[in-house]
Amino acid sequence: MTDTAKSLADNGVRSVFVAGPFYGLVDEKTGVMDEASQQRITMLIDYFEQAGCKVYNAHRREAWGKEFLTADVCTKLDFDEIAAADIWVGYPGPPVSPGTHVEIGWASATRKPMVVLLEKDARHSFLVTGLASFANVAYVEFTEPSEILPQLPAAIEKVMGAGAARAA
Ligand code: 5HM
Repeated sequence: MTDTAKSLADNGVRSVFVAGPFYGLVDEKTGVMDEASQQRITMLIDYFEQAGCKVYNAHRREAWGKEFLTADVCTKLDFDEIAAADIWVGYPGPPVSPGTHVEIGWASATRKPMVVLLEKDARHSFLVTGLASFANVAYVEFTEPSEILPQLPAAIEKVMGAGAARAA
């Protein structure tokens, strides 16, 4: 078992919902998200899947924009999958992602543990940076996406670990 797999298992993470900007990133010409934006999502999917977790993710499910579901179908699916996941991990943007902000609302209202990935020096909604006032959230700040994965174990431990259980 890898260190990541052990740490996730020890913290009770068997499944995760990976979220981030989608519709606003789909290029009209290609019909898909650009490579770098796909990579920011794929990096998270791989991190959790290689550790044996079930990953719920709309970008991959909808082929990065090529196979959009209808609004009714993806909305209900996302709501149910967030409920089923042990933890929500995502980028609210930039580009500011309306759907991701809706998901943060659902997740925080249902006490879902969350790791919110925030680009440094970007403007974020007060209702995102203020979540720690009532929700079970950890923030990971980054300039480059490569700075995210090294910070994930501590963030996950914060919302899933013994400390989070005591605070609940
Ligand atoms: O508003 P935006 O597309 O950026 O919202 C992205 C979030 O909404 C993603 O985390 C994804 O889970 C969900 N979503 C989806 O499931 C969004 C769209 C397009 O708006 C979609 N399926 N087709």
